Amino acid sequence: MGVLNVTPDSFSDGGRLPTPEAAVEHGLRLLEEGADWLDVGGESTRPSAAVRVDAALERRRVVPAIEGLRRRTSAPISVDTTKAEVARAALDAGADIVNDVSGFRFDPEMAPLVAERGVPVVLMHSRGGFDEMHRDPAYDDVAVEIAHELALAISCAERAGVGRERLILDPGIGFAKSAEHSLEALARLDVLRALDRPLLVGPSRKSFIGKITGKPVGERVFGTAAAVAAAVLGGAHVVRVHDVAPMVDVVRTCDAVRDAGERRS
Ligand code: PMM
Repeated sequence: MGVLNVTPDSFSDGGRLPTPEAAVEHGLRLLEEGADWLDVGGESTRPSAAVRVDAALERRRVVPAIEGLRRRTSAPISVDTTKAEVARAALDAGADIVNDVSGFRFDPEMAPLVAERGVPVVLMHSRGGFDEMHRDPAYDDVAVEIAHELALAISCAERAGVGRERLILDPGIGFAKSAEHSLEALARLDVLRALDRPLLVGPSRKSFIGKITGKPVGERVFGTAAAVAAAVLGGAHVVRVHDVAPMVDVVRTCDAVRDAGERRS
């Protein structure tokens, strides 16, 4: 999954795509580099994003980019939003999938919308609201608690009429998690595999990599590669990344290693 953030302030790539045309060109480039799926987001989720954007502004950011992409590609497009109003407009503009980093927690209209449209949805694990989720997160067993809370999100989805087969689960690397929590979540994806749904993991350029390597956001490509390799070898089905070209090589090599092991066993 290639990341297209049409925000002025996203932590790793904010402000790089100031117009819908620039977003469309960047998205097409990511597809050429080997992305299978584009994720378009109009609200920064970074801890210090001081101002949360309202739905109207978020819609104005994502809809033209999605419309433009839809005219040029049939590749799957997700909208990265926690707001049903934005998701609805994005689906109307041609998006195929909803990526909700709140896992249906923020907007009670989101699950019914996804049910009504019959689209796949990424349910990501997080806790609290954007403003508080980075303050001192605490877990006894982070992998088990993520699995438990994602199981609650699955129940919420099913109650609203979203078929289980439409769900993709995400441990939410960096969301309501310290660097140590993120590392443990990444290392123990097997706990989430027990929920028997495809797993998406988004480690790209995140601060836990900065903490390990001491590198700023723009120099985290090797750290990201290692995290992507850990995710794929740990059982992730989709990785959400900014640096598509190098990560395609990482994913293909990991797939080949895993397949070689499976042929023998
Ligand atoms: N991370 C970010 C935004 N959206 N969506 C999913 N499903 N998983 C993630 O890990 C995730 C996400 C934050 O990163 P960005 O600001 O670089 O996009």
